Amino acid sequence: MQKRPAAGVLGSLPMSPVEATSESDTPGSDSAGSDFSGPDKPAHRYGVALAGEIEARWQQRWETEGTFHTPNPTGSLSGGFERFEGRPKAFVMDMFPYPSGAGLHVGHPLGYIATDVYARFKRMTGFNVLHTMGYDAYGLPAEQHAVATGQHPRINTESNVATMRRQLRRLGLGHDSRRSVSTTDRDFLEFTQRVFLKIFNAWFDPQATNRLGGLGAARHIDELRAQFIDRSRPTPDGRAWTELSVAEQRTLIDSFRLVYIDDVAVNWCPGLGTIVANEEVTADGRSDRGNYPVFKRSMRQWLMRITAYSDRLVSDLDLVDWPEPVRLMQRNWIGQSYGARVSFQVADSPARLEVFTTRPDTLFGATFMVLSPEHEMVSALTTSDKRADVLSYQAAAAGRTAIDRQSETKQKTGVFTGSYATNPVNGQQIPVFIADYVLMGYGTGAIMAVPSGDQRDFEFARMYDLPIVATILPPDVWFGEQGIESTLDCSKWKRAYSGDGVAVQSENESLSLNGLDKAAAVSAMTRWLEANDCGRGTVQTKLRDWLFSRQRYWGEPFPIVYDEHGPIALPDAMLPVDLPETDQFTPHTFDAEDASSEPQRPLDRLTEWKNPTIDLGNGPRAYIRETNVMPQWAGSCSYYLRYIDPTHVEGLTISENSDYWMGSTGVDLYVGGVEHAVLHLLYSRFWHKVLFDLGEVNTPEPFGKLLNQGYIQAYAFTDGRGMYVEATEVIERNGAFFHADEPVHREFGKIGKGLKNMVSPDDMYDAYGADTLRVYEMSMGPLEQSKPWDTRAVSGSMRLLQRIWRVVIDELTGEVRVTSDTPSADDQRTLHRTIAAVREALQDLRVNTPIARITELTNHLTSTYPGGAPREIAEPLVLMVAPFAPHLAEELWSRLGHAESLTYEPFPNVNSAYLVVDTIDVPVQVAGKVRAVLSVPVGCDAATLEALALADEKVKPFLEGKQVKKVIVIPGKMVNIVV
Ligand code: ANZ
Repeated sequence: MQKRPAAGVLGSLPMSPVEATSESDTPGSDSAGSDFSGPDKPAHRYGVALAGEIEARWQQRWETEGTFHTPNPTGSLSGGFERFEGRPKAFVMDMFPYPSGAGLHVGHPLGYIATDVYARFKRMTGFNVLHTMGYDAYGLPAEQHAVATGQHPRINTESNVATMRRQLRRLGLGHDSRRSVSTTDRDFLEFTQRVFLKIFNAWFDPQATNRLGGLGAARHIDELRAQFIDRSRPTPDGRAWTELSVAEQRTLIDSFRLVYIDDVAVNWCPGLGTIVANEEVTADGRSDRGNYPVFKRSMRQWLMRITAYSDRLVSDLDLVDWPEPVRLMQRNWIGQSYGARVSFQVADSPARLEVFTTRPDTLFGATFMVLSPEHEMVSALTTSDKRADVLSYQAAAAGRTAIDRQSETKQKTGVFTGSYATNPVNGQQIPVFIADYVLMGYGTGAIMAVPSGDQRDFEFARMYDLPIVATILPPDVWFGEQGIESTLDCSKWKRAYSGDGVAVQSENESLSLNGLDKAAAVSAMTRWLEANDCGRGTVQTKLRDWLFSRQRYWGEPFPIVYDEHGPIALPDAMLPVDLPETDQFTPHTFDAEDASSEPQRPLDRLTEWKNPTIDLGNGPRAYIRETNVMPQWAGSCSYYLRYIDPTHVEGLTISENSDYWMGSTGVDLYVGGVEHAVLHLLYSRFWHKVLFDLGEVNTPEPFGKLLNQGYIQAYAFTDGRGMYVEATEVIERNGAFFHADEPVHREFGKIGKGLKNMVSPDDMYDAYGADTLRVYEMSMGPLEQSKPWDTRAVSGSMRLLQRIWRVVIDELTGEVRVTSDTPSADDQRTLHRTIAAVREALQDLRVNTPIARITELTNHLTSTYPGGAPREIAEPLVLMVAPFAPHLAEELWSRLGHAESLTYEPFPNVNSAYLVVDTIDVPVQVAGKVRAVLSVPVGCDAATLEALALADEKVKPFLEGKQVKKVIVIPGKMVNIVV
């Protein structure tokens, strides 16, 4: 056989079965030997060839019989539902994968196998189980591949999907294939556009009572129009609705929609030729895909009003059974800060400047103001002598990333606008600056600078020689740390004090904060601001509205056209809006550093598609199509609903079906990587909540229970430049590692293309079969933990399956060899303890422990019954193995004489009579030393204990040639033989 260069060195590499076993197999009671294939083995031993044959056969049979076809209560997939009527349901989902060109690695199936084990267990315990898999197939990598190869992304995407489908089918996953979707499928695209239109045709009414009894809910946009028409809601300038022009009416309505167009500061990435969401920008200000620089720019974009849901997205985290770290990440991402908005009168002008502050208690210390360079009032505030400075500063700031601008170590810069504003609490005229450390995207894009309390303001004040006034008295220790005397004279301070403390120097005629602690001072100041009409308490969220347009080709087109007044939603009957065919899908990319470049959308080039003539009810006329496409996240927001009704053509789902599958808490189990803790889950929750408000779904949350599987890790190697090299090409010499004769550094990391340490499941199928891979991955440890891949350990899982096989099948003849013997009480006890443990563990998704218990039961049977175990024990063993190694179990089950697949066979039940502990261990001492332990029935009497002790084989040698003087028996406790 072909030897791979580093096999045997690297725990992470695929090896042939013979290599795999020759090193780690130990001879022992497992007399069947160590070889999984090869010429000398018994003809009917379970090995890779037999596994391959069995697996292919059962996969075919499952497919032909539609074994995993799950019926809906109603609609086109309802055939066979009677069988499940009245039974509970279980909706078990994986986060669907992006069909990457590299196919699957052994890390991917970890979660897929776990959900499959769980789903199979649920079927065997009486549930109607919805379990399928889809593909999140739009997105940048396919497009970048298309750019690199000149091949249309659809071709590449579809071939990747086909590869993944094949790899997953080979794993024996019990998916309902009729429900498998790809986000690029025409009918799925239509579904996504339908959901989009539901959101587009809705607005958020903060006054409406939502279905959970709280404030704020989405409503149909027609209800808003009706309010304007009947005047229950005034128009902005008080005119009657009919007095507004059509353009004014449309603009007004559009400004309320949950999907809207606005000029926004965006992350423009010239290197990708598109803008990217904040979430797609790395900590060092680059695109997470492609690693190009990202610049802040203002552009007209589509946005989704996710911020309207900030409160509910936070509070409803209490409704779900999710890992606490994920809930925390969502809360932090939404980032609600409690504070106040304070308004400052601009000197010699009617204008006011509003700031957001978390520390209104420090207002007496606000000695200047700072606006973001992009702030809309900068131009109006800039005096003519300062204009040149301001303009050049603005240009420089535009070229800097948000991260760079906020860097704590960077020296603060800024310029004076020439204008002053009035501090409302003390009437002082304070200068207004612009500086890039204030960002447009947060609060109001303007701050009141309190240099004594905020380090950035402190540095700025020192630099520009601005007054610093203490309003909080720092504790002595703080002064001690700086090596200075306690003083309110801030010229002596080395830094700002941002901690808690008692307010000082904070008094005017109608307000005194002096002596108050922070919380009391904040609320006293907020009350004063509200009473004096110059501010109000507010919650500021970090979360921004979701930037929803991408200047790409490979995404969902918007179901939107424009006339002279703005955007118009296409009616459902005109869906889907297909992505037009073209060979010009290449986006215009620019010099990665050219911040001044303008995006050019690929769809803009398709003039015929872009300028359709359609009849929207007023006769055929020309429109212009929206040429942005939706972001990658769109397809994954609602796909669980499409799983429910994959063939449905009107609306989203038949509500009877979605009510049935979503139940009261949503998807029953959702398993995926923790990397989706924020974005996908947040966007998906947001869409779901809109649909909930609109009555399209009836659960407030989409995913009731969430679980993050750990990563599978493996060795990876970097060369002298720190670049990863292909792990399979690395060889070991004398404990050092080399790639192409160059020394490389070994590390340990997440398996995958990135670290070039892929282990493909295909290699595992070829070497061991799918059942072995399944059992191995489940036995590696708790699902949530990350764990190291070790190809050599895979053979241990194969040997377990081999032994299970031997419990039922004679390896020499291939005959079934179970007996009709009555199992012993010991057998029954072992069996029922196993069942109890396996059931309990699977209930809680502890997928690794059942394998240990099944191994114990198997070992018990092979050692007690070398010639064949009683059927009464063997059959439940096979059923318990089924969720883990379904092909092997099906094969044994059918050889045991069952015509039907075991998929819906009841999972073995516990007979609790056998769980009662009815034997106890009694130690036997000879001359004060324990020489044996008797296993006796509870209540065994003294005479029996004495007789058993004296006759025990382990005790006898110690009595030889000696006189037994006395035997002391304490029933249930001990036997003491005095010699
Ligand atoms: C006065 C003040 C005094 C502040 C003090 C802090 C300490 P979080 O907690 O993140 O919400 N800020 C407000 N808008 C900003 C913007 N667009 N760009 C940069 N900084 C901004 O931070 C809120 C605080 O960050 C606000 O409270 C404001 O400074 C600043 F002793 O106001 B503070």
